[in-house]
Amino acid sequence: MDPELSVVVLCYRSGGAARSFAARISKSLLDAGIDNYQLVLVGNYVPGSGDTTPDVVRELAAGDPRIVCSAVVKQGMMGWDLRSGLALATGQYLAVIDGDGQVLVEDLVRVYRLLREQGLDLAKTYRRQRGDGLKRKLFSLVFNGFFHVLFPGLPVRDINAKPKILTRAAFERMNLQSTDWFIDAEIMIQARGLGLRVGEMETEFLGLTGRRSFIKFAAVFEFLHNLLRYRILEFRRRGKE
Ligand SMILES: Nc1nc2c(ncn2[C@@H]2O[C@H](COP(=O)(O)OP(=O)(O)OP(=O)(O)O)[C@@H](O)[C@H]2O)c(=O)[nH]1
Ligand SMILES: [Mg+2]
Repeated sequence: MDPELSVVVLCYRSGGAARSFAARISKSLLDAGIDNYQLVLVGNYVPGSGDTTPDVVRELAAGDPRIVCSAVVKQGMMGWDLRSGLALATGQYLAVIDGDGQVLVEDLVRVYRLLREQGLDLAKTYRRQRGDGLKRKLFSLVFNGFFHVLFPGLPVRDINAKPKILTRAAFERMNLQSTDWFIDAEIMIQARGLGLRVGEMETEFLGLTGRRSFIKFAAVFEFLHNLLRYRILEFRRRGKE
């Protein structure tokens, strides 16, 4: 029987921490009475990097019938990992969450309930408190501001926040192509284009522990460039219809 809810956990370079994170997710789902779930642990790796995550996620998948994993050589960044996880997910509802400890595990159940109770196609969080610093808060303000200028009307405050949960039907109507961090925006742009029912709830985002942020100032320009590119692509597509 297909699971009710698949949770794609992005575990890139999380090593042994993936164990406790997966256990916390399982516990939180079981405590909420969601026992027909699936965890898709994404531990894709860069060859020669000494990353132990692939072994950890393979071992977890071997020991628990509810867990599957992706542990292949990376051919892209976050978006590629996210898509490889979604491709393995068989649930009726599909959730995506970062496995680096910044997202609250409890948000999965809260967002899932919001989606089910309000009959949404896509539900997500928005981050009021951010533990990752003022710089990131400013990046986020600029990015979300531009998003709404270029793609008006979507009732969301925080494009990049996870977890995001969507119905399988909504996911199957999308055609996600991004292989980097822009995939969060791509999901929301396509949700807008498809006229999906979208809902958001407040959360907190924790600071990073154990490593430095991967996001550099240049990422803002890359995001803005991608937004413009998508805007033009959508105008062209509409023009042809
Ligand atoms: N940095 C990085 N993360 C990846 C990659 N592939 C998948 N991921 C996952 O993407 C998730 C989100 O990326 P993050 O880099 O943490 O994004 P962020 O939280 O906005 O930025 P940070 O400040 O770097 O934490 C992480 O939990 C990783 O597991 C990759 O190639 N690089
Ligand atoms: Mg992070």
